[in-house]
Amino acid sequence: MTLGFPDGFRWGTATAAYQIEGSTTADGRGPSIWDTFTTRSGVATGDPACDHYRRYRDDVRLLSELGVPYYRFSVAWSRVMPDGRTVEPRGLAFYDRLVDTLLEHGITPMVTLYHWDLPEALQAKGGWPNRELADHFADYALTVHKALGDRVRQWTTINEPFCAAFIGYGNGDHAPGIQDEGAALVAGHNLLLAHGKAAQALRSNGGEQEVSIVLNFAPVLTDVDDAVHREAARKFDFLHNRFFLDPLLGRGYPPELLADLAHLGTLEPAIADGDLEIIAQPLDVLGVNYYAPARAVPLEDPEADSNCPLPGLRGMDVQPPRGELTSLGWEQRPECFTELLLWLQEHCGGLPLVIAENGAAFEDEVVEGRVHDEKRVRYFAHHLAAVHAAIERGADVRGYMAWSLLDNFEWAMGYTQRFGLVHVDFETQKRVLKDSALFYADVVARNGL
Ligand code: IFM
Repeated sequence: MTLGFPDGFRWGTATAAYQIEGSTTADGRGPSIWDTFTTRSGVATGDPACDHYRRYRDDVRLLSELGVPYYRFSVAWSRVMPDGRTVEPRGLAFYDRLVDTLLEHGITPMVTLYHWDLPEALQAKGGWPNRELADHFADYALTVHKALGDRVRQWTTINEPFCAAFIGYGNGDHAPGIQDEGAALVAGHNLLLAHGKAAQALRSNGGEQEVSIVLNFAPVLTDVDDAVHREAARKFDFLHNRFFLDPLLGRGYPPELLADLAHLGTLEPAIADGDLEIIAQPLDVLGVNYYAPARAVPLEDPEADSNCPLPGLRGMDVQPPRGELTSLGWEQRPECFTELLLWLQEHCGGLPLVIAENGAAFEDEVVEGRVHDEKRVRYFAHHLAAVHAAIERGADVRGYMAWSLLDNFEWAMGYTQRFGLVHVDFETQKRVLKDSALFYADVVARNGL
């Protein structure tokens, strides 16, 4: 039986600049917070990653051989503006060449302007807790749009502000590695503000474009359906999912969430008059990243710190994942994907959705020139079936971007986690199509599963 997808469904793959480009000092690129963080913490750095800055033509050729018609990539702010404000034409020229090469191969480029690699010079000004960054981001967005807007139609402002704010400034596991929950909340607000200002800037430059933001969602599961468990789940859900979603939809921060976070004392004072209107720029589509659900449990001591990225979210804790896990230890629950999409369909009032990332890391091995990654094939098959089920039940899902085209630099985990459809030998930079790439190419060719 074939599960057919709607006509015109957008099939793609996704990557992000710092995870694949390498060449971190080439052509005037300035340092980003990830260069500083990885150098300081001694984990592997983003150089050479997949050496994509120099090998992009080969990678585009690979994409075209796979027949996947959309490609979502991110622009490195510190390449285009090494100090966060002054344009470096050689950096901009790289993305110009990349877009042209994609188009020459019949591949539609989808640009993400920010995938976590803040120019270090702007971190020196306080980073995302400094609201001035929202204006700098809008200037940067306009600069990139002026350079590529004649050829690129799909624009995403920010990828996963949850991670940029709460993991970067809350628990400090990501760059810039700061542990200050109050600052993390302000960073979250300023990232939303930056999105709103960038959306305005993109639209001010004319042309027909689709403007989106990409959020990572974690549906929340509990073991027991009683009031205290439901409240624990509500807390995590509001922090993880609705902190970002509701202001974008013009509903402001949910009052219960403001109450959950009031003891940290920073979020409400950071919301200036007019901010919520700026944040609520109309979205043409919402980018949805789904990997795994979270499990919530009530914390008996209401004053105790929880085990979530914002430990000061009191009254709940996060439980370990269960069942079949990926190599990153993430729980595989495709059915939660269907439920999430149906919930979004309703909560967002019919806003079109695009899956901007979905995929899994497993331990892969090259054997006689092949990578038989059955677990990833199964993961994609089940998750695509879950998307299909959501569409059948009324969700307006317009596309699916597999994460990721290439094995790459997985942030704090360095090169230990392979998410690619294409295996990369980081010593030789040899690329090998995994079985999952062939499987995905077949799905794309049939527009069905
Ligand atoms: O690799 C990341 C990506 O950069 C953002 N979303 C989640 C992926 C897997 O962890």
